[in-house]
Amino acid sequence: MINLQEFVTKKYQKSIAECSNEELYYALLNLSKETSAAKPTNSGKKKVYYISAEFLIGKLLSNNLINLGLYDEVKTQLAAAGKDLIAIESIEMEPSLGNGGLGRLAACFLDSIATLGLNGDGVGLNYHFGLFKQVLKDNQQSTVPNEWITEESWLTKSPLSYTVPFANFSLTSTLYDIDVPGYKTATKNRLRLFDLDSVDSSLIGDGISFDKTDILKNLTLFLYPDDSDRQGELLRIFQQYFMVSNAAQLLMDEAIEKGSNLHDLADYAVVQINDTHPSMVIPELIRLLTERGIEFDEAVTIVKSMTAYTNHTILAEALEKWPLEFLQEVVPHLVPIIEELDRRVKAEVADAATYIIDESGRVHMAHMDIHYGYSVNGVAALHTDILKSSELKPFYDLYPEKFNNKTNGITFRRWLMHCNPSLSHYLDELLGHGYHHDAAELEKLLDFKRNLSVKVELETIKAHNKRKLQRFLKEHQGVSINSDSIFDIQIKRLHEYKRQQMNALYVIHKYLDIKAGNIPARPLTVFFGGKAAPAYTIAQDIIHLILCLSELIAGDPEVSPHLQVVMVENYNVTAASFLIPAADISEQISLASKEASGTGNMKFMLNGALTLGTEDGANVEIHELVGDDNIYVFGEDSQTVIDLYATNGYEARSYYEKETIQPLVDFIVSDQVLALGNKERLERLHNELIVKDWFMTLLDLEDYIRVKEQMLADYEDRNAWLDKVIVNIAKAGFFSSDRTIAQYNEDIWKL
Ligand code: 26V
Repeated sequence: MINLQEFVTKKYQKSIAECSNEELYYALLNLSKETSAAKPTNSGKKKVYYISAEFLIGKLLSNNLINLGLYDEVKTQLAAAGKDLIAIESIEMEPSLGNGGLGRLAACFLDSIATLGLNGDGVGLNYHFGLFKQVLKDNQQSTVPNEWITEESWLTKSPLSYTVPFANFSLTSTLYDIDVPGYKTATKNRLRLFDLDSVDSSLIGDGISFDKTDILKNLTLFLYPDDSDRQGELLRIFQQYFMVSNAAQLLMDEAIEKGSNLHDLADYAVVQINDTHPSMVIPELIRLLTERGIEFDEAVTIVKSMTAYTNHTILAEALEKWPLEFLQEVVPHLVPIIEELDRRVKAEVADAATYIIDESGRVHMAHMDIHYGYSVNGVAALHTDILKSSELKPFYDLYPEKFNNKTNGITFRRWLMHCNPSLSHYLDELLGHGYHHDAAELEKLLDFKRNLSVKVELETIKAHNKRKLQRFLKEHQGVSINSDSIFDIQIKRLHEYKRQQMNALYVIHKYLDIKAGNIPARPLTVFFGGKAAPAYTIAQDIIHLILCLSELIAGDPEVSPHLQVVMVENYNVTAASFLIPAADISEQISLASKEASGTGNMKFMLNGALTLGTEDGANVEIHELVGDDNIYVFGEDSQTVIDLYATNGYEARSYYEKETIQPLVDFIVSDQVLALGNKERLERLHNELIVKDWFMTLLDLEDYIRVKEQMLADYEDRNAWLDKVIVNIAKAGFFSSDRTIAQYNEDIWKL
């Protein structure tokens, strides 16, 4: 039992009721930090270092209180004093230390590693502003810095510090730790974020622009600063090397402290390389080992047995290939090592497609990871299959034993217990608490499939969550929504392969249909949320189209009672926790083969939304688990798409010319839309869809509209719909990140 009043009195010498929400936030921050500081860190001979450029941890207060077992007591004691924990946690700034799925996955993994009591820390960078904050203005996205570090925060300064050598200077790091308590465990782990004291925010000019050459002042200012120019790319190399050199020094020190003689380093440490951003850890470990007296050959052998690589995308443009001359400029001391690693590959392997350094002098980071690590994993069954059979086939032919699948997962602590307390408490009542530790127990919900009172309650919970979202949007964006409408939600980074533009074309279809007099049985609200990379023009154009459609529809009294489009500003973990529990329809409509896994799809399913999706990423596994009757699948499959790319067989124009499609596409440049928007943006997007459409929007458009209309019709049979909802919640247990992490440990880390 904690006594919150006692704690608050010590800090402020007043009662809980007399404190402001801000004072209470800081009191609870301190309480959580002290409680987890008192726990010992997990120990053991071997430890996993999950190195990642991104950890999209979200706000931590509620999550930490839940994991520390304090949430219910704190909430009750606050309520007794007339205070609301939800209002208090809204004070917290959300750190935006990630772009999207890859970063959020890393955060879920830390939660599960700690919950399973495994010895493992996250290692990354402490970006002062993280990713930009998105502001929607004049129907466009603009970007401003997201300042998240307050004077008191979850960060705790550690005395550890390392020297990191660059070409003409060395930098000395500062380390900040964030405790990661497991769910009701006696122990904890840490997220270790390296930083540089000299970083200076006065470097920031307009929006998120800054001098990219002043490394001393900018190194940890932003996550993924614009790399569309040479200086931006060099800065990313500076960031990546700073991250991995610190990580390598840290893990060697920790191993030595536990008795390692470095020859046996692999018995003490395993490194999970999260995408290619930390790949330089391989040559860096070799460099540090040889510096400490180990022969080069042995260093290579050691590193080969302690590094494992996760691939998160098959998009060629997202696989990092650094020009050797850039590495020469930033980290010249790694270049001879990388060249030697490449020479060894070239001496043994015939297939030039697997070389580390290609003929134009670019260093393929993933190739280095695969040759010089012991494990390569994809993040969903289909994704791993595609890696083996096409994208990484030459490597699979060389090292079949290295390849393995680890289907992604999500932590149920955040994505059920925290974001949807009404559902989680109801499940506790129905099923007991077993599923908190063994998510597979959610299947017990299937016993209630024909139970009317369960359905009524699920319906009530969904309605409650819709009103919560309604309040959130009113407060944060001044937008009013109809909580009696169907909530159709697509939230994820803006990217053509994710096909937000296809959803926008559906909105146009629906608008024109209503104008033609076909009034839907029930109003529909279509939500979008997502940031676009500042240099990604077409993604900005898609946001622009969505915002123009939103304005057009809101201003049309014939249509607005039946249809609304909402673009949620600055979509982040906090917004997700309001949107996901309120959803009826989960939009997972990527072009088949392109979405490695997706994890939003899992969060929606767990919260009782039905998936409208292609056979892509983890949608395939959701489909297998719930069966044909409980998911809405449309579109061409991945093999068809892969063949279309291989044969150059897709021609957008031939689809555009269909009489069902042309009016929808042309509406983008209609007088009504042009009157609200920017001609250049709308014309560019219109043209792109007709002459290029690299991610094949028009290929699946008709089928998408057909299946979505079917779904809306089916929604009206509440009884049958709720049967599907029950199956989806019941089958979501497989997607617990506890399962994923148990598999990483069993097959890769072996802690
Ligand atoms: C990166 C970039 C960077 C440059 C331009 C375009 C582009 C496009 C995609 C990416 C993706 C980076 C890797 C990533 O975030 N992958 C995501 O990882 C999630 C966790 O495994 C997975 O669920 C998502 O499907 C996958 O897209």
